[in-house]
Amino acid sequence: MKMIFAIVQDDDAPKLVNKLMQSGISVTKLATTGGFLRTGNTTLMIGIQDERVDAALEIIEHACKKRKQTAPIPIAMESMHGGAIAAGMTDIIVGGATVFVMDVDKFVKY
Ligand code: 2BA
Repeated sequence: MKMIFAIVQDDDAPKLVNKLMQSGISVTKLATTGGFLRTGNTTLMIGIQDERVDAALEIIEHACKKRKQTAPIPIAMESMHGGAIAAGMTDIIVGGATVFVMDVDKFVKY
């Protein structure tokens, strides 16, 4: 058994969860925050049999789109109030999905 952690954009999450559920793949949705942009994203926890991992990854790949976002460029300096100062704005490409696949030692439901 494996555990898939998929970090996706909030806009892609509802469609992705629907597709996974329609395929009989159980999923838990967590509201998370990216460390770089400090904006919301969604992390899905998917416990899955080894032989179904590729099918799940295919669904994730098709449901998640790359998007351009504008983010502040931080400079290595603190303001008088202790906050970071932005040197300007820059475009970055976010997503489609950042995925980790891990072995599960044990899976029980009580
Ligand atoms: P954030 O940390 O908010 O990052 C959003 C996007 O900002 C990233 O998209 C990337 O394009 C850019 N970015 C991140 N760190 C950067 C840096 N040090 N310099 C320049 N640009 C940077 P993605 O790579 O698609 O990541 C989307 C979200 O996935 C991330 O949101 C974070 O929540 C998660 N993530 C990505 N890599 C991860 C990792 N190795 N471990 C844990 N979470 C990760």
